[in-house]
Amino acid sequence: MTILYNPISSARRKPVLPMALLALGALLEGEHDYVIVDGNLEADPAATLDRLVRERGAEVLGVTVMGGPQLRDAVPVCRRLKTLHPALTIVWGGYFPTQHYDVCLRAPYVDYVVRGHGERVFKAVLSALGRGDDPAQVPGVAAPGGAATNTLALIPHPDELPDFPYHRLDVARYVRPTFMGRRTLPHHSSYGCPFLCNFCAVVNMVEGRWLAQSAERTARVARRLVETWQVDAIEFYDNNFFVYETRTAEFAERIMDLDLAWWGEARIDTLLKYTDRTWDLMRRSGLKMVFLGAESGSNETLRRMNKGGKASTEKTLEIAAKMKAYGIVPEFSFVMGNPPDPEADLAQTIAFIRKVKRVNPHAEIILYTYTPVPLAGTLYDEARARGFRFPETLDEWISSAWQDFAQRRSAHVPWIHDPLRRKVRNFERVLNAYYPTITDRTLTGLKRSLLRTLGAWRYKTGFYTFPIELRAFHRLFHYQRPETSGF
Ligand code: B12
Repeated sequence: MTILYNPISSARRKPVLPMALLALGALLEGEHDYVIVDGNLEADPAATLDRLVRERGAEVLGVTVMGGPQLRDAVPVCRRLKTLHPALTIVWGGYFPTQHYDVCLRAPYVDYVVRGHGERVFKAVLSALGRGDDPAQVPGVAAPGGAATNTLALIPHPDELPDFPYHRLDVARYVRPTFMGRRTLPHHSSYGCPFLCNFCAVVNMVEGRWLAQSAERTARVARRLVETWQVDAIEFYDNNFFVYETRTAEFAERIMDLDLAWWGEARIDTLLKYTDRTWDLMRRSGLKMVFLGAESGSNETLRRMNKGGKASTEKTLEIAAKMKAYGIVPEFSFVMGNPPDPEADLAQTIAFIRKVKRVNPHAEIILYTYTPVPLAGTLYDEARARGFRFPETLDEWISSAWQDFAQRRSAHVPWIHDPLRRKVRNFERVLNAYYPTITDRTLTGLKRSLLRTLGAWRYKTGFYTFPIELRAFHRLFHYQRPETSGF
């Protein structure tokens, strides 16, 4: 038997449907005996896994791992399981092992790493193990000692994969309230992204490819989520949902009768090419908000990020205005404090964000600082030249400093010193006070106007230093931005 394990991602928030494991399981249905264990729903996940090995004879443990909290859980759980059951084969997959496979394989409790979109590869690993062959020979698998083929898994076409085996989980436990609706579930309708932005982890997963489910199938899944779990909102976690306009338009038409709210991620330049008809369809079908990587207030920085020749600050302003007209909220993310002159970069992007807010006050702003991903020939090389190094062991990765790094609150990026980080945080606090987010459902009308009044003088005068009164408000009301503490 095989166990698919989703490590604990947060003790505080309601768990998110582990779609990676549903994707792996979909290919095992009817051919391999398997069970999905979600650490977020277990009192003692390691004890549950141990019991499954002892009582049901599980031979393989597949673990999905993201940097941050999931890694912090995966390390001790796998270490304990391997100590108790040395014959158990432990396979890691997901964003963290795909990028940092070498560090993972140095740990004695990780036998193999599957790199990239791994459902077919994982099935091939199980078959190889069943036959007594060496899974290290399967393309997409990395194994210790250099015996690895160590290529990326070939991305399977999502339309050729079976539907998620939802019956393997108690899906109702994953239905969450969000700003869009009372009952929200996610779906992932495409793999990859056709762009090669050099700060983005997705490039390491798919190397610039994008493959999607048809509009018809995506709409069928949406209908199933509505009919089976009565959802009123869907979050599309696709890296880039909107690549192909025809698909988006057809999807919007097909879900028109469902009375759904929906959310997805897009490129600004792609959306600017959409026709008015498609915009109208998207609005009428319930599209509420789109996450867009604006990244910077500097065209030079956008160029250095390899954002693609068509990205520009002018386009960010253009889409902000367009989305205001359609009543769809743009959620712009920015990467602050980039080299070579982080101070000037920060000042420029802050000034730009103020401009965006003038064009569209409803625009949501999400601030990150650059967190390197291991992509040769890019910003990562510059980071290395400035002394940046990734940890060499998993124990170091789960230290609190590197946990912060994985969650983009880094103390490890040489060019971002404390005063700069503080400046970003202070600006963010004032901005979020003067323009309270609509995505926090706990922020009632009264709190919202109080916050806005408190932040007004600072925002208007541009004085962001020591916002102690806003910090106090934050402590008092536990105000947080759900999407930044999410992904
Ligand atoms: C849903 C999600 C979450 C959920 C977690 C869901 C869960 N498993 O419980 C939540 C909200 C908790 C979350 C949190 C975070 N996330 Co997150 N998350 C996502 C998101 C949007 C979708 C993931 C998903 O379901 N994909 C669909 C499935 C089908 O694809 P997949 O997960 O990639 O799985 C495939 C392969 O990776 C592989 N695979 C995966 N696991 C396994 C296991 C085995 C054994 C094998 C063989 C293969 C395999 O095969 C799968 C099928 O093809 C991705 C972006 C994206 N679009 O993928 C970001 C993403 C993975 N998250 C990211 C980040 C940074 C975070 C946070 C660290 C952010 C933060 N500010 O704190 C946190 C912390 C993680 C944690 N708490 O542990 C980054 C990772 C960047 C990086 N450098 O690695 C991503 C890529 C977003 C981004 N574009 O930056 N996240």
